[in-house]
Amino acid sequence: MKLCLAIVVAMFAFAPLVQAQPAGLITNTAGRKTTSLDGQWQMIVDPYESGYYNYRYQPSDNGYFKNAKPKSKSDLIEYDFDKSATLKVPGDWNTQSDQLFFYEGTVWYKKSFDYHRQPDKRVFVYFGAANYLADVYLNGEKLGQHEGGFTPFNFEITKLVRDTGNFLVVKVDNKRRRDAVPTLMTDWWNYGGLTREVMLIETPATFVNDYMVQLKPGSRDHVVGWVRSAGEKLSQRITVRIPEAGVVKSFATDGNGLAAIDFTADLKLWSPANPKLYDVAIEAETDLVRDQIGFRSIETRGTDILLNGRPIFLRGVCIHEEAPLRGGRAYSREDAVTLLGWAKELGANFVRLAHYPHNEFMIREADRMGILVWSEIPVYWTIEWENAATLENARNQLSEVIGRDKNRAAVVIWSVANETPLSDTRLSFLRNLISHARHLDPTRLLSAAMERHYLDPKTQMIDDPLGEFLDVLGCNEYVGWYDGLPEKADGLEWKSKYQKPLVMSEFGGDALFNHHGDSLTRWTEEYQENIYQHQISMLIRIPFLRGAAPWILMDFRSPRRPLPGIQDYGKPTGFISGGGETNKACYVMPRWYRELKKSEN
Ligand code: GCB
Repeated sequence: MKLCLAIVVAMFAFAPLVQAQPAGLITNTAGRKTTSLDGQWQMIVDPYESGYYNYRYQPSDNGYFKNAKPKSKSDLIEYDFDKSATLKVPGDWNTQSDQLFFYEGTVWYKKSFDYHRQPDKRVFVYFGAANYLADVYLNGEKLGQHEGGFTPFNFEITKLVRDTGNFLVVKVDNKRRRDAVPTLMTDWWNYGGLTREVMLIETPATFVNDYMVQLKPGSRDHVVGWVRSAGEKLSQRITVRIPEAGVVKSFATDGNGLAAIDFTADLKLWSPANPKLYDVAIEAETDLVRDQIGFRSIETRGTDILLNGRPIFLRGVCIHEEAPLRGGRAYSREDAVTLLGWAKELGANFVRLAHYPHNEFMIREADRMGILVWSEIPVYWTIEWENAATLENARNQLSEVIGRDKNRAAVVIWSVANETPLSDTRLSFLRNLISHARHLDPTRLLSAAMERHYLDPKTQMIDDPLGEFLDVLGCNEYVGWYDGLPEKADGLEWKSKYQKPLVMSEFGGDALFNHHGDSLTRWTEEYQENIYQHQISMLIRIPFLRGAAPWILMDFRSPRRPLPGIQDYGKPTGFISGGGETNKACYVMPRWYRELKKSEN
């Protein structure tokens, strides 16, 4: 059997047995019995981290994770979760308390719960995300630590969880660090906290803990991938069922719990016009997981992007994970439906989810609504390129987002960086990430949002050496906002060193909703509208342009932007304000997108 597996792997050069290794055994919550721990959690704000360090600044054995209570009237205990304030989970802390608005540091969370575990089941505690560094404890014991603010992680608690009186304590620290990913400087709010769902997940003793079921690159009916199980009974028969397509295929896992899967099927392909998802069941002898998976191919040919073999123009818009209508970090299905619904109203078939992995609802809803996704990790601006630990951290975040979203048809592009300054160390850092992503997922396209430069006052050039290693060139430009006035775009020509498709991954400028003036007055809706009009007349002249993602769908918070009355620590760059009002510019892109759509049919 091992030999057969090796042959399968070699035959399709799909590297199917390479898995991302997210923190914890659970890579997917689909089809599992889950118990939500969302709701109010007790919290202690701890700017000096005295719940973690003693007065000699050594980690203490009796930190807040012990959730101690005085045992007698003389006992000295200087904290009490149960008398402390609460925070809602999921949710950032900054928008839940005025005192925490600018807070960057440690907050301790505590949740008590009862849980009746079946004797033959395993239990995990799963965090959708915690920004940025999380130390997790159950019943006073440390489960582990997770770094990275936008990807999921989990810990097994089978042996520690008890029927009653469990206390889960999480120390969340969102202090920015020079060596972190992202680093000190970003143009978005550093929302801290347990920003996504927390849940308990129950599995059988041996369970299917990961799988990749995707069309083989270049094919429209050949499904390849792998299934992996974890537990004691690793050699098992695995059956993949797609009832609607009549697929029932069985495979055997090897002694490591791995099976390569490979079959042909007559499938209706997923596309924005028909976002067809199939019910897929993966049945092991000891487990059954169900998911909904769409099948589509994505590739490039010369300067074209091909979806299911046909050229497509990515009519897009950028989105931050900022909650519509209420502010703060977005986290819910409703947030996702609103944001993606607005993107659709703009005429988009594509969204760039900037600048970090967004919550899973965004990806799942994009799958359902037929919106292509560019997904990226927060390698933003000036990361410590020469630091091996920083690289490891970025690789891990990439592994975790690929681990979570590798079966989502909507995701077509992994982007490894945004506007990073040229240097040799940066190039080797990013090449490392690119080959890591290709290794984990050979089915999707790789990109990065790069910068461009002027060859002469009329010519924009894309020749970043990174371009050689990408499938799709991304480029951010702010002609008309940071670079001259809107009319400047009219006289510009674009050149590229590479015969590859270009997605203009950012362009635009700011306008406060209902702030009016003439088309050359900064911050007015008229100025912003003017930018987009001139941008479009420039963009349509770029022969290798295959996508556009204007910056940005909705206004967002940013600590770098203090201008009173206009910014107030926010970036009013959106087509739509945080309150849901539309700027004039909101109607410019749809006109172009309607034309593009007509020419597709
Ligand atoms: C950029 C960044 C984005 C900023 C934007 C701006 O190039 O990628 O994060 O918010 O410019 O508006 O300054």
